[in-house]
Amino acid sequence: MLVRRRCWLPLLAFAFALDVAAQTDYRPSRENLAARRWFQDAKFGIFIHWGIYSLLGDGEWVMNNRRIRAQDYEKLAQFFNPTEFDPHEWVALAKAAGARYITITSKHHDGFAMFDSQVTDWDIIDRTPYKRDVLKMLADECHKQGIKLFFYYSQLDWHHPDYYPRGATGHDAGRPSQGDWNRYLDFMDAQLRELLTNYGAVGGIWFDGMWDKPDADWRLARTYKLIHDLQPQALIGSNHHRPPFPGEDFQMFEKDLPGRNTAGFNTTEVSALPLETCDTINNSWGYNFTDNRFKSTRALVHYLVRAAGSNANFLLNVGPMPNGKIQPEFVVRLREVGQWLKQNGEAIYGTRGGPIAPRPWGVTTQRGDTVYVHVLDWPDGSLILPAFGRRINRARLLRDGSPIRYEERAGELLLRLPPQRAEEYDTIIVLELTP
Ligand code: H79
Repeated sequence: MLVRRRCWLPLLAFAFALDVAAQTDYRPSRENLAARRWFQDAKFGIFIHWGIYSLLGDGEWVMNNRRIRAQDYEKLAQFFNPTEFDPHEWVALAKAAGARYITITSKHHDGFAMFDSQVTDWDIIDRTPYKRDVLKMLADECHKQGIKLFFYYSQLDWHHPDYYPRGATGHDAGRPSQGDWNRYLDFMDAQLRELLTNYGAVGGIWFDGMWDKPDADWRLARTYKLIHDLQPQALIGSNHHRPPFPGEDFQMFEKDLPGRNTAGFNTTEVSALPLETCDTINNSWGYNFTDNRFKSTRALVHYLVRAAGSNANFLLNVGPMPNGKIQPEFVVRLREVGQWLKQNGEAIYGTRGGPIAPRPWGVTTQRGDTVYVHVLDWPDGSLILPAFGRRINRARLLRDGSPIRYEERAGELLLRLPPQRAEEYDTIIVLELTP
């Protein structure tokens, strides 16, 4: 469906293989469609990258980047003892930030399971002195505090011997040059079954790493069916950098707004599925103790607003420290985003991308007969928008309800903006449309 067929035979075979691999006969259940609407309304989530790599304070790619052999990397696990981890604190922080869901790494590319897995001992229970299932602790707390939990799961695995033939990365782990690919996929399915069985209702599965072996047979049909059979409402998304395959429920972008590709690996094809874009606060996903290039709260709010204006959610990442705490620079920014959302959330939550496509000056969002014009970067006293075919009943400033003067002309709408306030991240004009 999404793979363009050409007359060249090899490409045709390739396209066919992908079609077969995905869940082609997939029809999302009623629960799944409802979950998609919930997801689109939620708009803001917190991403958590946490693993034994956090100990080294050098990001989640440290094993690959420093060419650490698996047998050496394994030594790390004995030091992972996050005695300061308090799931209540994490979930309360996510809520204070205004997030409606959390997406946490259950297993990253290092293959280490941050949960109690029966199909390997390469997990937090069997290898660390902490010996507790942090995913279970977090899941229980999320259910208690009414926030949805998604699991990130890396299909790429730098540790498992059966991840073979190898892909683009993970060549220096010192694994034998043999392995059984189907046995690896069985292992992955078994872990996913655990994640969808032992942790209550799951928001969804956030796959990553398929890009490492884009042409392999990932048995997507079987894996996606397994997930949907176990929990029909669970949303499947995959960060494979391609347009969605059948069986996926949302489309994600990494460090780019939908349709853009500044990161260099994103597809610019935007599907009709619910959308999400993720980004970091500094430049690291996993804890990095020398990365101090923090984005300002203003920049984070702007990205959230531009995502909403692009009809997408924003999944904002934190990489907790090895002791289980979230570093203060992240906490401050999350709380400030939350304060902003408390005052302006009406123009974000439950909205969809508005009638005017994203612009350099800002974006529009919409809920029913209300359009929110988000002016992010416009110095002048008036702003001209293209007409969008609806009459306006009233225009007011979201901040204090004061009326905004406007002129409807042929083909355009002129808004008289209030004087700029340096401390205001987003000047929001509410347009009440004539029904
Ligand atoms: O979990 C975080 C990162 O560890 C992971 N995704 C986020 C959410 C991630 N992995 N890789 N990347 C992000 C960057 C992507 C690099 C790639 Fe490539 C460029 C993938 C394909 C082209 C370089 C060349 C790495 C593999 C081939």
